Amino acid sequence: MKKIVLQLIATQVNPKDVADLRKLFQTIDVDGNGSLTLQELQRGLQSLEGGPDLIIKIMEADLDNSGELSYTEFLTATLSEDIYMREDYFDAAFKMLDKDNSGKIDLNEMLSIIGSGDSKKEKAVAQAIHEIDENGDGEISYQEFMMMMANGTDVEERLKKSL
Ligand SMILES: [Ca+2]
Ligand SMILES: [Ca+2]
Ligand SMILES: [Ca+2]
Repeated sequence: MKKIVLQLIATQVNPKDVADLRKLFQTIDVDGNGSLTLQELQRGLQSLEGGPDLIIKIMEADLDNSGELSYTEFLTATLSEDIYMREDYFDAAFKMLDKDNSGKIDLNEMLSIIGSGDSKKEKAVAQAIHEIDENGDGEISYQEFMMMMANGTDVEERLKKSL
């Protein structure tokens, strides 16, 4: 779920904010075909400190399981919380999901983004919403959305303190 939102943000992000990541992508993409294979990632990152962990994290972003990473998938994996927790991006992602402008995201709105028709996927999304939905109204409010995105980041600590 968080990954889906991150991918939404990755498609919207201002190129200026991710110039370093763009450069890194181009460095790793040795054959310049616009996508990264595991081999390219290993060659490019293995020697870096924390490289092997980063490679695993990046390969997890291969959302369509093609075995290669597009630039968007790469961004999804490497976007830092400084960027995706920025209010403008964060707001834009929420608004993209909240199609009817009700101020809440429901199951249908989620499915319209990730595509319905796959009952396994639908169940996974319903389950994810259930976990995020703290007040149990079946929808995700802005507050709940924020908690989900902040999960596992420093921002989460700050939010908890402010509640
Ligand atoms: Ca390549
Ligand atoms: Ca809505
Ligand atoms: Ca709710």
